[in-house]
Formats: sequence, structure tokens, C-alpha cells
Amino acid sequence: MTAATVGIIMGSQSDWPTMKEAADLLDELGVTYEAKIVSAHRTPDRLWDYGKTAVNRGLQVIIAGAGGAAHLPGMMASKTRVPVIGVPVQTKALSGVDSLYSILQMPRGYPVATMAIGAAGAKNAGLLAAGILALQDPALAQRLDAWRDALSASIPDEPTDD
Ligand code: RP5
Repeated sequence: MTAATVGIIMGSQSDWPTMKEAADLLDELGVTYEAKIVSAHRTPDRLWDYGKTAVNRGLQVIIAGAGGAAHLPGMMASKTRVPVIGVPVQTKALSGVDSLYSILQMPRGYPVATMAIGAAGAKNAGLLAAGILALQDPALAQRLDAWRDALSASIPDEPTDD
């Protein structure tokens, strides 16, 4: 089995439908990844171990999604120098604005690249991770360019009624 270059982590099983957007995108582009449930509040020891071993396990980017008091991406950024991309998962109570603010306002010194709320954010997290890896991987760069070209080509010139 090929080692994962991207770690997709999320606070709960309930985050998976959102975070699967990132996983599907990485599948499409042929990027190796792993997906794990790691909760800042419910499994803090798991979070600690994941961050402590991330560099040595060869992870190059971590995509971390959480909702509500979404401390996972920030805590992971505190524990490892592997770049962390944060995905604010949409919540029922506050529509994900709570998640967004929890992830966005990191103190100086520990950056998290924060995406949009929800599925679009998760998909863009996959694309951003692929873009980072493509800097050192010409074949992936070609696949990513082709993906972007195909998206552009799929946009019609004019709107239609149906
Ligand atoms: C967070 O709490 C998770 O990231 C999830 O978005 C939210 C709700 O979790 P569940 O109660 O659905 O497990 O830790």
C-alpha cells in the first residue's frame, strides 16, 4: 500500500459527508491520503499522537474539518509543522459561522489555511492540498491543470432557462 501524503482528519463521523468531498477530489487526482476521526475534545490523546507522528509518517498536508467549537485544525497546527488546511463544517445551530470563527482566528505563529464553510470548503481543501503537492510532482501538476481546464470548459457561455 502506498503511504498517505495527505491526512484528512475530522472531529466526528458526522463530518464525513462534508470531508468526503476532499477525499473524492484527491481520489480523482490520484493523491494518496488517509481519513481518520480525531477529535480535539473527545479523543485528545489521539490528536496529540497524530500531530506528533505526522512528519515522520510522511504526511505533507493535513486537512482538518470540524464543526461548532472547531478546535481540531488549530490544535493540530500547534502540534505539527505539516501545513494544516481547516474546513469549517456547517452546523445546525449557527450555520457553520461558529466553526468558521473557531478555525479562522488563530494566534500569530500557528497558521491554519481556512476554507469556506461546508462542502465547497472541503473540495477546495482537496484542491489546495493537491496544489501544494504539485509543486514537487510534475505528473500531479499536469493532472491538476487538466482538472482545472475541464472545469473551465464545463461553464457555458450563456445562461439557459432550464
Ligand atoms: C465536532 O462536533 C465535530 O467536528 C462535529 O462537527 C460536531 C458534532 O459532532 P457529533 O455530535 O455529530 O458527533 O467535534
